[in-house]
Amino acid sequence: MRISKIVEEALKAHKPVVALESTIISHGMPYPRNVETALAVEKAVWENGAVPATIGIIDGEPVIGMNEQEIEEFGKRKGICKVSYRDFPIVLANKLWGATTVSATIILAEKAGIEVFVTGGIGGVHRGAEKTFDISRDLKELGLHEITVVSAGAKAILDIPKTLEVLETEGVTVLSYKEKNFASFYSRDSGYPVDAVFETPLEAARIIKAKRDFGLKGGILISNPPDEKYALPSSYIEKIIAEALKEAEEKQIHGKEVTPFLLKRVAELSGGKSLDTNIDLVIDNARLGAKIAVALSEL
Ligand code: PSU
Ligand code: MN
Repeated sequence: MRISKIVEEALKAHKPVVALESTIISHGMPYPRNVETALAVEKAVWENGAVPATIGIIDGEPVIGMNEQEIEEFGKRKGICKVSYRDFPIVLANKLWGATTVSATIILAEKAGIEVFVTGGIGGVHRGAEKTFDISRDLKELGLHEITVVSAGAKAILDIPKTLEVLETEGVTVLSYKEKNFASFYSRDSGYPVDAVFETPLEAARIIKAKRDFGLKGGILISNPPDEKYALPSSYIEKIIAEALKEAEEKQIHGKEVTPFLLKRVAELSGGKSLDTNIDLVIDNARLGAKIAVALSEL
């Protein structure tokens, strides 16, 4: 693993560090907005008192803390693998480029000693999973590692109640910032409640610390509802998701292609609105994640 100097020094000095993933760059957004977003997210982390560490795999080497040039490369290079847990050995052995999903980024963040990780929306149980068995590895890794993931809930393209059920099975504590219900990525309210609501980063940090102090394994998922200015009404986005899901079925899109396909089609069908929301919510998650990392390091 290569850890950048800035990140390594911050970790040694017990300063707050925030991990960031790279699938959102390579497979979640079009170039150049993906790169602009990744850099804006890093800036938001810095401005809120923490050190950003964008994570990915370059020529088979996991990198913790990419530089600007590397982020640019992740944004435009063709053929970068989307790396979930199972893909690690292939990418490492064959010295490939790998964009790490939430599941893979959790592994690398933990190895580096980073406790807070920011993304857009986690993967989860897909609609129709009772037939396809499509359940993101993100949920399992969240249950296995001592990490806090700040997100805007789970992606709206998923089955939210089933996702919350699996999170419970995996022992993931689900918290929400200020709203009583879990967010559904583009919308503020999925209609399903979380385990607890917190009003300040310090309150969240206290719950994280209690889990660690008591020796409880597993992660904490934080739902940060998208800003009212950018959130999309679920009645509006739901119609678009239904259309995108229908197309995915007709085109027989399966496995790891499903999520990138749906994100892209929803962005096209909404005339770019969903992409604007996605960008805004990741940056906002970065602000909150940095504040939680700061509060945690002070505790
Ligand atoms: N958040 C976003 N855009 C994304 C993702 C998260 O705003 O593209 C990525 C994450 O890397 C997450 C992945 O792990 O989507 C889920 O993929 P899948 O459903 O195939 O597990
Ligand atoms: Mn899947």
